[in-house]
Amino acid sequence: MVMWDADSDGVVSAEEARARRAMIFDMFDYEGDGVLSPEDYADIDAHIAEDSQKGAAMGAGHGQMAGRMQAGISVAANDADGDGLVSLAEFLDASDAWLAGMDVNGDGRLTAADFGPAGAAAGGRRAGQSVAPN
Ligand SMILES: [Ca+2]
Ligand SMILES: [Ca+2]
Ligand SMILES: [Ca+2]
Repeated sequence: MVMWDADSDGVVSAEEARARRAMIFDMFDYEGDGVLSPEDYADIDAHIAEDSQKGAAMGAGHGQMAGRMQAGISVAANDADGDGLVSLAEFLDASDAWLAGMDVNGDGRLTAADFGPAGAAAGGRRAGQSVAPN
């Protein structure tokens, strides 16, 4: 949660989601050629498998979240023109749909509540505040 909520107002805005996804794209685009290739995705899958193992140790909620995140960065979710490669533009265009998909409780905002108990705990900096008034 914290890493997505850049301004720490308790809500991941569309802009923040885009900015964060741009960083993720950058991180996984090893060759820096501006597209995520099947090879890049093989590395992403390995990275996420490792991450979700760690997540499983932190609790089931985190694992579920990792699954949703993974779905959000998959080729299927992002390759708008179906050429098997995901460009930065395609990746960012899919951001809003991804954000909507992550909004589990459907209140139109991505907050700690959508990240599940494990996510809320990870956002410990704001734990004392009510980030989910609904
Ligand atoms: Ca925010
Ligand atoms: Ca494409
Ligand atoms: Ca929500």
